[in-house]
Order: sequence, then structure tokens, then C-alpha cells
Amino acid sequence: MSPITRGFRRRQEEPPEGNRLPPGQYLTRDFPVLSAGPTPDIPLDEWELSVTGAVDAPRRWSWDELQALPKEQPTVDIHCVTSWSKLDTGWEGVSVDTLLDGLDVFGAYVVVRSYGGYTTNLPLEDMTDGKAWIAYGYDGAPLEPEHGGPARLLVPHLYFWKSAKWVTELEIVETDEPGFWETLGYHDYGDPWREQRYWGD
Ligand SMILES: Nc1nc2c(c(=O)[nH]1)N[C@H]1C(S)=C(S)[C@@H](COP(=O)(O)O)O[C@H]1N2
Ligand SMILES: [Mo]
Repeated sequence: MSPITRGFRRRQEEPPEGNRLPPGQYLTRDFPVLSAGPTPDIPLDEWELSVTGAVDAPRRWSWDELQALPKEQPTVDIHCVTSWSKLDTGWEGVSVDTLLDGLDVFGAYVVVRSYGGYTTNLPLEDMTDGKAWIAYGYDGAPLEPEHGGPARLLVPHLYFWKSAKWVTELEIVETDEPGFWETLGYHDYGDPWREQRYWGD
């Protein structure tokens, strides 16, 4: 019998999600709904998504046009500033890279606008290179209206208020402009791993 204790034993006892939970967060299995206003009712034949602002030519998609774009099925962890996190959430949608493909962009920031008036802001580089999607499916079904259906932004590496529900416009801007929660005291960037919840964090 060897007197040597092997180092890997201790590691195996740690919960597998241990290094996936940002500071100050707890895990939840259900899917809370957080909305600042009522859930808008958007008929699919009126729904549209556009990329506007500092671009060479604005683009717009109808619902059917969005469905025709190549889709992806990201599995990601999400982190709400109210402290819940949910691991391995399964989505379906279109990568923002696909929407911007071939477009000349002259601004480094994005103002995201939703049906109902919600806005949020983020650097363009946080929406490119596989970091953000326009999601219309969740857990194998169409995205529920209360969770942002017909379609929402999904930017899982930032706090979930950046993932605007009922998204309709991505406006490229040259100067960062705070959105709804960012104006009311939430952090401008919102990195859960640096616990950037509020102004000054
Ligand atoms: N249009 C819109 N998008 C929104 C919100 C909102 O109030 N309106 N709330 C944000 C916040 S604070 C969070 S935590 C998530 C919640 O998404 P969920 O309701 O699907 O959990 O949506 C974000 N996107
Ligand atoms: Mo939130």
C-alpha cells in the first residue's frame, strides 16, 4: 500500500459547477421572470429586427427572414444581477456575427432597443466573435413571451439585464450611451466575474 495521498482525490470532491458561479451568485433551477414593464404582444407578421446607426447600409429582417438565417444552439450559463445564476441553459437563435457579416461598421458601441421601450448598451466587441445571439428558442421550444419572445438578445457573459427581451433594433453608435438600467444605477458594463453590479463597482 502506498503511503502517498494522491492530489486528485480532493479535486474530485469539489462540485463540478464550483468554478462556474461568479462571486455573490447562487444557483437556481427554475427560470425567474424579471421585467420592468408589461410583456408586449408582437404579431409575427409585424415583428422586425434592424441594425441601424453608424453602418454603411442599415439592415432589416422580417420574422421569416430571420428564421431563414443560419441558426445556432448555444448552451450557456446566465447570471442575473439579483444574484441568481442558471447553468447550461439551452437556446436557439442567430449569432449577431451572422447579422453583421459583411457590414461596414463605424461605431464601437451598441444601443439595443426593445418593443416596449427598454434599452441597454454594450460595446460592439461584446456582441461579436460568438459572444451574442438573437435567441428565439429556449429548451427546445419557442421562447416564451415572458422570457422575451418572439426574440431576445442573449449575451451570457454579462449580467442578464444586458440580454434585452423583445429586441427589435441594434443601433451602432460612436459614443457609449447608457440604457434603461444603466441610467438608474446599474453598472455600465456589467461583468459578473468582476461583480460589476452598480455604478462604482
Ligand atoms: N425588454 C426588456 N428586457 C429585459 C428586461 C426588461 O425589463 N425588459 N429585464 C432584464 C433583466 S433585469 C433581466 S435579469 C433579464 C431577465 O430575463 P428573464 O425574465 O427571461 O429571466 O431580462 C433583461 N431584459
Ligand atoms: Mo436583472
